[in-house]
Amino acid sequence: AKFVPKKQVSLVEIRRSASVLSQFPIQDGTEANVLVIYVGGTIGMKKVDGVYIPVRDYMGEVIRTLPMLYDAEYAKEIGLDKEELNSFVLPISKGRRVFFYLKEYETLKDSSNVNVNDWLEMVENIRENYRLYDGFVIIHGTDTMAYTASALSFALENLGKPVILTGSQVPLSELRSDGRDNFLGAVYIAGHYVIPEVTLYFNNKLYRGNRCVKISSESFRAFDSPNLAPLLTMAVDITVNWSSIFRMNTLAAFRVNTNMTRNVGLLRLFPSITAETVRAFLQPPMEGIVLQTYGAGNCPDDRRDIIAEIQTAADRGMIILNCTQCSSGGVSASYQTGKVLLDAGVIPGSDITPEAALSKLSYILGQPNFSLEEKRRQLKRNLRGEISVSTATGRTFTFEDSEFIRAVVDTLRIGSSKEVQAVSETLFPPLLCAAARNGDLNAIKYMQETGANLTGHDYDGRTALHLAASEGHTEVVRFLLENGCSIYARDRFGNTPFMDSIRNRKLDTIEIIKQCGGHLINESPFELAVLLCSAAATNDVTGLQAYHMAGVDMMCTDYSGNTALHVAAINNQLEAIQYLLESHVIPANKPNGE
Ligand code: ASN
Repeated sequence: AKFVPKKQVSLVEIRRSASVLSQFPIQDGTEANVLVIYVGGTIGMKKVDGVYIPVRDYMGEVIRTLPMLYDAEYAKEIGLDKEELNSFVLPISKGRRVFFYLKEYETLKDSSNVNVNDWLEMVENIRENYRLYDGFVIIHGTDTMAYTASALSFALENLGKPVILTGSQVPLSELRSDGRDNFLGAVYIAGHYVIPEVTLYFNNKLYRGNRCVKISSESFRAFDSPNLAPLLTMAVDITVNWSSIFRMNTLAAFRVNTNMTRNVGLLRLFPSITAETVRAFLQPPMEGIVLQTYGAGNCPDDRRDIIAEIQTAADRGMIILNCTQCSSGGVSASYQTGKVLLDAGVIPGSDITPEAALSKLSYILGQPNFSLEEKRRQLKRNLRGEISVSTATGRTFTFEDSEFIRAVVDTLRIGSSKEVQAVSETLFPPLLCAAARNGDLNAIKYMQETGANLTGHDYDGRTALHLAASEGHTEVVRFLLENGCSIYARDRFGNTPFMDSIRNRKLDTIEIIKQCGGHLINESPFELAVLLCSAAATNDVTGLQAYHMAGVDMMCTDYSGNTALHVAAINNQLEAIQYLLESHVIPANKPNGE
């Protein structure tokens, strides 16, 4: 009976039903099953009336004639040679048989016609068949393959199996086709290697899908990945660049996320562009745009009209992601002409390709639970290996970089050995302090989930609360207080978080710590008087307020016997005088009666 292909199709079952031998199929390392999803493209086209068009039920027929793609003898032996099964088997290689099922789409497409719905169909096919196969190959036209690869890379979350796109410049059936090698390579890799990413295989190289751009309509080298070396190279030997392969760093299972906003666009700057064009482009329903700028992310800083349009749109909540017009390299923060965009609210996109930038925007803007701030934060993050993080921030890693903190925490999360735990205990306190200093509550929560002790201190005895209090990050201060951090912890210099908030004039923080019972402990009255008087001398009203709130005696006198009001008066600091009088500080006579 003819096998009726459903959306979910199990090659194992097909093989079992076809097999004349009861022990088939065997489930060990000597076999692999690959689902080949055939969307369209030149690879399966035929010339009809002088033009190439995709033709249904033709690819399988061609494959059956190609010994490198189909071991006819073995297929016959195991009953897999019936056309209607759409199932194939490669010749044995490195001790392994790779079987594949060819799932041909109802309407085969030139990839110029591939749209969001097709992406969703591919995603759905992978989701439905995820557990049934070791890997997936998508046969696709080259024209928009880089867009599809990027979109799939975001839609497939926590991917644990290979998804490889390929196609060709010359149809499989023609004498000089590059399709045979591409097809074979993709299926071979999907069946032999666990490279758990959406990749693109072309001309003997496997690239990360969201790093690719189509660079030629003629050459067999149709794709390049300008900012990331190939993940795998096929030559006499197959070389896998294992250290570059993007790995999951969560325990989450594979899932798909198909909420993708379509209201995104690509705007390329050019010297004679008008402000009207920019304004028109940034109108609703547009929600996000990729701005392709010059060189390292530059825009003319003397074109105030354009910058004003960009700024207005960003203020309105439009998300603008900066990527370069250059074919390699990325956006950096080294020029004034780039800084104007940053100041206007444009997000630096590092070395992301325009194809990946559009997909990332669609994906992030489509997440209903993300606030605007979260969307902006996610766009700066390296989600699927689509950007180089050090270029995104325009510098190498530092403790100010929350991406770095996350990267380290992720590494610590993976390990569970005693050694890793010991390293974690040492590394968490400075990482927590760095995150507290940056006001990065998410990073702190992330570390807490990983088991970090929030009360730990760094080499200077400073706790995360010291840092958050110094910077006045009230949300972080609150969180740390609610999670057991002590307001009485003293650092190497004897300071408490309370004292830090006072010194740095963080009034809101002083208030919060006071609510928790914060008070000055053993600070010397004389030192406090000097601090108070110097605030008065410099008309530092916020400083006076801070000391006042902290409960410093406003009548205390410095080494000359002056009160703060005396000092303010001597220095003619009107605002300080006013504050001290209004806050009911009554001038004291100097002890000598002056
Ligand atoms: N126009 C074709 C496509 O993208 C080009 C190709 O596959 N080489 O479908």
